[in-house]
Amino acid sequence: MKNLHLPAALVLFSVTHCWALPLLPRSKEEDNLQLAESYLQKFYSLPSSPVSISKRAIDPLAPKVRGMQSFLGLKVTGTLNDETLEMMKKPRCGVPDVGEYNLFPRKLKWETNKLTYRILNYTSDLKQNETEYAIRRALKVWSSVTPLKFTQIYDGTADIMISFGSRDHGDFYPFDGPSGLLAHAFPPGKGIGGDTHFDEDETWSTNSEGYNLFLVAAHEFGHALGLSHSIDPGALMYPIYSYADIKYFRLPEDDVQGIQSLYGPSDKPMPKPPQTPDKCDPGLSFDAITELRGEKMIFKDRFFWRQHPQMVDAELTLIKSFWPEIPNRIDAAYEYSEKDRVFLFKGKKFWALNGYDTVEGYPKYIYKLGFPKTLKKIDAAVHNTETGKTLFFAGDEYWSYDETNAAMDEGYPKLIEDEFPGIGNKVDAVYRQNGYFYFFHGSTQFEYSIWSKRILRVLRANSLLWC
Ligand SMILES: *[C@@H]1O[C@H](CO)[C@@H](O)[C@H](O)[C@H]1NC(C)=O
Ligand SMILES: *[C@@H]1O[C@H](CO)[C@@H](O)[C@H](O)[C@H]1NC(C)=O
Ligand SMILES: [Ca+2]
Ligand SMILES: [Ca+2]
Ligand SMILES: [Ca+2]
Ligand SMILES: [Zn+2]
Ligand SMILES: [Zn+2]
Repeated sequence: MKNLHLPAALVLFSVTHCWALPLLPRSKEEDNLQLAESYLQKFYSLPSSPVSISKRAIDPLAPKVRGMQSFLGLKVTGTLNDETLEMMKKPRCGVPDVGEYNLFPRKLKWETNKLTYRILNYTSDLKQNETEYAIRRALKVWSSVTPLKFTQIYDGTADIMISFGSRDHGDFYPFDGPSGLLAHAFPPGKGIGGDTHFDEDETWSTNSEGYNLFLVAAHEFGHALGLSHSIDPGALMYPIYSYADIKYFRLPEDDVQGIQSLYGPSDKPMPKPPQTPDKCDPGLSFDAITELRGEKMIFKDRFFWRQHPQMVDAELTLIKSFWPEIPNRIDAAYEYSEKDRVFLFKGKKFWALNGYDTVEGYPKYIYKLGFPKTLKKIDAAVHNTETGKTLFFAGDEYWSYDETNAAMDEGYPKLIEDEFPGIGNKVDAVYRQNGYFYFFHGSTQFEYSIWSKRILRVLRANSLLWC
C-alpha cells in the first residue's frame, strides 16, 4: 500500500470548514457528503481535493459512487441514497477495494511457503491465550488449503508482525476509534509487508459480540498473503465485516480459488468449500421466499436476494450481515402486512422482523402457533390477505392459521395434493402476488391461481430472478 497523504487532506477539510461556517451546525447533507468523500478517498481512490466538499457539486463523486455500489453489490445509481450511506457506515477492513493496492503486480506473493509470525502485543479485551488461539486458527484457515506453513516466533523480526494499536500507530494509516476501520494488513514483501494491525479501540471477542478476532484476522491474513478484496458477498475477502458462526467456519470457495491461484492446493484432501449461489444456475432451488414492504426476499443457504420491484438485478447479501442472531438456511418465511411483520422459520423456532429490524421477544416456538410439539420444522409459509389465513406447508401436509384469532383452523393438516393438485407433495418455498400463489419445488415453479384453483404456468424456479 502506498500512502495517499490522506490524513493531511482530511484535516484541511475540517479546518476550512470551521472558518467558513463558524456558527451554523453542519447540515445532514453536508455530513453525508463528507462521509462519502472520505470513504471514497480511502477505499475507491477518489483524489483528495483542496476545496471544501460542501462547495463542490456531487458530480465528481458519481463515478466513484457507482464503482462502490457495483463492488459491494448494491443497486448502481451513482447517487448517495440511504442504502449507499448505510453501507459506508458499516464496519470494514481498512485496505482499499480498488486503487493503490491493486496496482501491485498481479501475483504478489511470498517466495517461500514457510512463513513466520510474531504477536508483538495483545488486546486488553481478551486473555493472551485467546488471542494466540484466534491468530493460530486464522492462519490455519489459509494453510489448510495450501502448502503454506506458519511458525510462531517470540522475538526478532517475523514475516508477519501482528500488533494492536489505536489511532496513529506507526504507519501512515491511522485507525479511527471504535467501529469504522477494524484492521488492515500489508501485502507480501520485506519490512512492513505482511504486517497486520488491529484497531485496539474495537471490542475484540471470541464470539458474536463486538468484533470476532478470528474472523477479522482470517480476512487480514488473506491480504498479508497477497489477496485483495472480493466482490463476492459470501467471500471471507469481502471488505465489510459480518459475523459468521465460527464453530463451523469453512473458507468459502472464492477465497480458496484465490489463495490456490497464488500458492497451489494443499496435498491433504479437503471437503468442498461453501459456495455462493449463482442466480442463473438452472438447478437452483430456494429455501424460502417472502415479500417485505414491496421487496422480495429470496433465501438460499447463508444468503438472501433482495429484489426491488422495478429492478432486474437482485442484491445478494449474507443473512448474518443483516441479522447476526438469525440462523442460516431458513426453512420458511412470510409477510403479515396488516401488522407489518415478516416471520422467519428455522427448525422449531421462528423470528419476527419489522422492516429490517428484528422484533424483541423472539425466537418463539412454532408449537405456540398450534403445531404438534413433534413437528420438527415447516417447509414453507404464505399469508393470504384476502382470507386472513396463513398457510403452512410441512412434508406432504398443510395447515391453515387464522391470524385474526391467532389460532390454527379446525380440520388441519390436510394433504397438499388434495387442495393444490399438480404442485407435487412437497413445497420448498411459496409467495403470493396478485391473486396467485407461486409454489417452488426443486428447480420448478408453479403459478397457481387462487381464484380458479389451478396451475396456470410451470416455470423454472430462477425465472423469479430474471434468469
Ligand atoms: C486460556 O486459559 C484459560 C486458563 O487460564 C483456560 O480456561 C482457557 O480454556 C484457555 N483458552 C484457550 C482458548 O486456550
Ligand atoms: C503495540 O505495538 C505497536 C507497534 O510497536 C504500537 O504502535 C502499539 O501502540 C502497541 N499497542 C499497545 C496496545 O501497546
Ligand atoms: Ca513483515
Ligand atoms: Ca475503528
Ligand atoms: Ca423451505
Ligand atoms: Zn480487507
Ligand atoms: Zn497500521
